[in-house]
Amino acid sequence: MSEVVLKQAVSRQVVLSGSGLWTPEYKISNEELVNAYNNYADWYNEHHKADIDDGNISAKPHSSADFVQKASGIKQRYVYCKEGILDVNRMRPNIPTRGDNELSHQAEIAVNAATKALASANKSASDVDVVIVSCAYTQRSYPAIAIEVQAALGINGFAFDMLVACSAATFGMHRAYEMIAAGTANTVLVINPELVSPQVNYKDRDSHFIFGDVATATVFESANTVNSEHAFDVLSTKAVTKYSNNIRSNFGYMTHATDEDPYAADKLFHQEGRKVFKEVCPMAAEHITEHLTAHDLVPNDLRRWWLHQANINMNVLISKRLLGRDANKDEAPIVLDEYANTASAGSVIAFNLHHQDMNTGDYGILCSFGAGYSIGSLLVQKR
Ligand code: CO8
Repeated sequence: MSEVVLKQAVSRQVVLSGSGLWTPEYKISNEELVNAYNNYADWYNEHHKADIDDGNISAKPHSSADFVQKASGIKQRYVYCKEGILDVNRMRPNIPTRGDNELSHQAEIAVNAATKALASANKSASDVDVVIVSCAYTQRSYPAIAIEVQAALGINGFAFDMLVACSAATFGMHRAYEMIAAGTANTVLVINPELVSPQVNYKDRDSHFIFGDVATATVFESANTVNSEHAFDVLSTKAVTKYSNNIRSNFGYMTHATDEDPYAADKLFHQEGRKVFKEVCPMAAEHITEHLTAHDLVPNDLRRWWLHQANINMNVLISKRLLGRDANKDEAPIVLDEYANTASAGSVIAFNLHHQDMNTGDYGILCSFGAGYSIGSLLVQKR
């Protein structure tokens, strides 16, 4: 008897019925960022002249806006707080502290994106059973940001946070899919408040240009309650992880106990960018192939690819490997030129901005890849 019940429950069709995108008000061009970095490098070289001349340390070379655009495809990024980032004496955002009784910064941007997602799915707070906040960092461990958002929106049920770096969004969607398919929830709100600029090392030439802030949200629900024009059946989800130290941040609560410098470079985002590029691209291509094969589909059957937005050259390589040709921007939209790498939100921004033109029956895939390593995908079909 219980087996029959489970089978019935698992057969519930899960639908991606809405999405929301909140974009910060401030933007920083490559030129502005590179100019600030170069001022910092000049200051550093001047102040360490003796050690540099003695060969004890290396001088910091200049960054270049041309390099950034060519190596990454990024032209600008949005940030939650611009103040401080370009200040050679600070080189990090200057975000005001909020009291325990105020809405936290990250919850605020999560609420902004969630409100838009609920509107696009024609849902209200009372329809939602579960809130998942999934992103690369939460600004504190507890109480969960998701529970704060749940309270701010007036949602019943329960809420929790998830951290899976660049794949946090797709892995959060995966949880939503499973809960709805299993019948333990009917409507799940997945929010990705990617407030990453506080973890960027703006003094590091290799990575100072990579990231931007944003918040995205998606609504998943059972097919029997859908009331949205632009809804997609989720055909399945797929996830894989493989341990790698090539993208890492050592920031965490242990810093308090070890007396380490909380501002040390290893506490911030750092990576072996070349290795990441070489190792993650084939993993992502294989992952997508396997996901499609499980549905008797081939890459050319897809109308749209909402790929992770870390580096334009990665996306070009992955889609070329799969299609045997370059994907055009209509097939695989690029948003990182405007938004930069927004950790897990990149593929969701691409989805949010590029799905309303799709026709009933069209297939699309959302796919993230990044730190962990972690890869996550959702295969969807326009209803
Ligand atoms: N300006 C000018 N020259 C530069 C700069 C610069 N800013 N940086 C490097 N160079 C120089 C180097 O010194 C080198 O010179 P030389 O050849 O003389 O040694 C040359 O340019 C080439 O350097 P690289 O080999 O490092 O350059 P690449 O072509 O590999 O490009 C990239 C660097 C853009 C970083 C590229 O490797 C890349 O994008 N790789 C993939 C990385 C990636 O996808 N990472 C994902 C990380 S995001 C993630 O997983 C989420 C984590 C959680 C979020 C964290 C938020 C803070």
